[in-house]
Amino acid sequence: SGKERWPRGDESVWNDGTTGLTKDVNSVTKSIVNHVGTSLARQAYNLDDLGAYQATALSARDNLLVNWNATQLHFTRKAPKRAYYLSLEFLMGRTLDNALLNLGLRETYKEGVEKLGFSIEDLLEQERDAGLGNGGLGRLAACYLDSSASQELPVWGYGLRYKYGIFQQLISPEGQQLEAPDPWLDNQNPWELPRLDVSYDIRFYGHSDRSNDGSGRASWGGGQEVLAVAYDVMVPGYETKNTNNLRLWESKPKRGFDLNSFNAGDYEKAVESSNSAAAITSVLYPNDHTTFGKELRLKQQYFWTAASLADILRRFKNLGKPIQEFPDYAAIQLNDTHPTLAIVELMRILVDEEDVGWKEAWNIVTNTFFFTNHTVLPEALEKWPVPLLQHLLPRHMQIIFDLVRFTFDLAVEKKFPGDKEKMARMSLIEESIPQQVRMAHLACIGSRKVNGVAELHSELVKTTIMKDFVEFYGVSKFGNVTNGITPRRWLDQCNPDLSTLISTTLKKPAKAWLKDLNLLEGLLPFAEDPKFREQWWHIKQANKKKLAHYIETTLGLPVNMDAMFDVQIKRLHEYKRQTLNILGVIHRYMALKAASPAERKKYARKVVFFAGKAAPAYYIAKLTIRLIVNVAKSINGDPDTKDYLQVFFVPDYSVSLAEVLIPASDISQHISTAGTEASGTSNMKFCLNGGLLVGTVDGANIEIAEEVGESNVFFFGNLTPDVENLRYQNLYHPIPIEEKCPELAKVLNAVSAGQFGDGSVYEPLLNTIRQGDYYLLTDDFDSYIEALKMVDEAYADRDEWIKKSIRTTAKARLSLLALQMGKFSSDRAIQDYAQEYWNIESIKVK
Ligand code: B1N
Repeated sequence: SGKERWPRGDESVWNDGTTGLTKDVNSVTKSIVNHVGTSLARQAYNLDDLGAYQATALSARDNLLVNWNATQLHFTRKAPKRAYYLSLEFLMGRTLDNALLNLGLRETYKEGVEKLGFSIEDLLEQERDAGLGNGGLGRLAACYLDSSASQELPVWGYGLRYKYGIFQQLISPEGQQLEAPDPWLDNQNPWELPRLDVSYDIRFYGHSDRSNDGSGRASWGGGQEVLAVAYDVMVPGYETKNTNNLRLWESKPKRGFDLNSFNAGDYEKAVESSNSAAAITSVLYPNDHTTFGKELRLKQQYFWTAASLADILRRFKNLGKPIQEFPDYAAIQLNDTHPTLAIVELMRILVDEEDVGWKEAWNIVTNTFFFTNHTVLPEALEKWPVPLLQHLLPRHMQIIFDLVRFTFDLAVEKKFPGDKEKMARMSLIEESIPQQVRMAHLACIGSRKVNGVAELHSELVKTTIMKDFVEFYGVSKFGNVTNGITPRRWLDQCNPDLSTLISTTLKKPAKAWLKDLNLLEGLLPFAEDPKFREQWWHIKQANKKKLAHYIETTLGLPVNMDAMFDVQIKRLHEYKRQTLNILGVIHRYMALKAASPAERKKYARKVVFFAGKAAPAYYIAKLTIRLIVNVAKSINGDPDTKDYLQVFFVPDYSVSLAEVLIPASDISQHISTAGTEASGTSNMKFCLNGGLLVGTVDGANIEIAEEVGESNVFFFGNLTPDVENLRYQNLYHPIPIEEKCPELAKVLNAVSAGQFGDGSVYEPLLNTIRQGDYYLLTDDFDSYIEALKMVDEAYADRDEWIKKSIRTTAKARLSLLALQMGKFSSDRAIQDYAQEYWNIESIKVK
């Protein structure tokens, strides 16, 4: 800090060469035309929408770069404590619209693009989603980056630059999900900056030799070395110059290819190892909530954590401070257990390379890391076989065993002497064949704090998977940070008309509510204003039309515009119970079929939308998709009911598709078995856009209802404390479905009997309900149907419904905390992390 000498050349010439922001239409068109001619080597006569998008993106990128450079310089000079968000997934979606909005240049670019003969909407559609994530966990990381930058917090993201993101979903004529690769980088990506100058060597395999000086140190050598190369993605804050960074690593062979084999004429062998290096970051694993134990996934995890830590340490070392002060300058947030090896890697560096004693090293480590758990489902808890770790990362496996012996087990034995069962339960090692390392235990003991992602979930973390650890450490190590969403993307950007209505109604300084969602409360009185309600309704109708148009162009079917739009969009998973939804749809269809034309009029007209991907190897989830598609086919083709009920499975769910579906929803479904959905985040997005919810008493649904009022959330189903007992009953003392839930039995029989295509296809799916019913469909079906009936009744009173919708948006904000932002804004969540966990402060870039 302080006055530094100008590094080289003539400072005034340098400053003169720095381009400023393109602030007016004239400079925007100039910069776009310039990029068309130079960066793209094209001209007006051969420029299509894609080319125009690329030139526009490059022009916007120039603006981001001005701010990004200023931010990096400012942060380097100020040297504040920084937080690092390590996530294997960043589900960013599209960037251009967001960048323009955050820069405050949306209107200027719109005009400029029009002058050049294009429409900004068309250009925005040209961009491919950055689909570097599976679902909620990855999108949460993206929202947190937006909020961190918007609040001028020094937070960097670290992830992997997958060549292929989440697979593209196709639906076969039979209704089966097919997967195709997602070559999102095939068009050049204007949003990343390759930093070939920033790279690290990452070692795999080899051997670890312990020193015999009793220090516990070792040296690790041999094996394979791979190069990690940085790609930087600029993350602009909203209405601030602050522009943070997301650094994604790409793997490359360290030395082109093996020259010896090449010279010997064995070309295949020569490129083999270079291929295996490139494979590490080639594809995102498309599974959520399952662990596979695949070597390549473990390689991804180590490659990414090792490169990120090396980068963080290098930045710290530039400060010239003693290593003991590392935790004063860096907080590292572990997004789930995927980056847990960072804990072991930091131990390795401190002990083996920095000459720090074991105890002191552990002290540094446990003051640096923070761990967020995102699920309590047992099948999702990561475990890695000891032999695999030993082979791939021999030194790390030694360190884990040393942690067991010299650090953790000793302390547990001291605290709970002789309690062998507790020791076994808490151990980092599961005594299975082969032994396995429990990553959640390792993440817990290596972190300063552990948190869940909604109140109920954080309680479950404390009382189930972390119970023994709560007893051991005390409860203050365990906290809650309820998830949040960025209102910039999830209202301003995806629902511009509603955003404008809100801004003109609140009459606060333009769009102030986008930084403080509490201001939305100012909408409440307008629920009583018939004119305002009419405007509100019209905007919803327009959004529904947009979705209907999308359905018509992609699926070729007209959508009933007088109907209530009912939406369930999320990963396909048994615990999320899309099956419950489609069985409910069949129940409704059967009732409509049986009713006379006069009786039918009692039902609300309804269009049910589904979207979501199933993990490629998740057989039951894929069968659910098949059932939905075939039920849709039958129902949509029935002239008796078509005015009352339509069903659509919208293929290839993505962030961009969510931006169309969410603003169009009247009601959405969040119907997981109680205690299984850690939080959910789309529930918040729907509310912010004036959609009501049908849901179980689970995850963030509970806190949402506390804010928006129970009358705006249609709750149903059994509660978390009863789930275990009901499961036990279903497994060991089952009551025949005909007796327990006759309405559901009728539906299952109709499916079996082949009403929706060959019934035998669905037997394995139906059997999950008939036998064991782990997710409690037979227990919740009746109250689910009852809740849907209440929705129908509420929807029949249009004025009341619009009032509910307005109130839901207005209250999607209230904070129990004394913070100046809405509870479900990721701004609030990030403030929680910054204050209660990371201990970092905002710094504004001038
Ligand atoms: O994380 C979201 C929550 O809102 C959702 O409720 C929760 O289901 C989701 C392994 C996961 N939990 N666990 C995962 C993803 C990928 C993977 O490889 C697990 N995703 C969630 C944000 O907190």
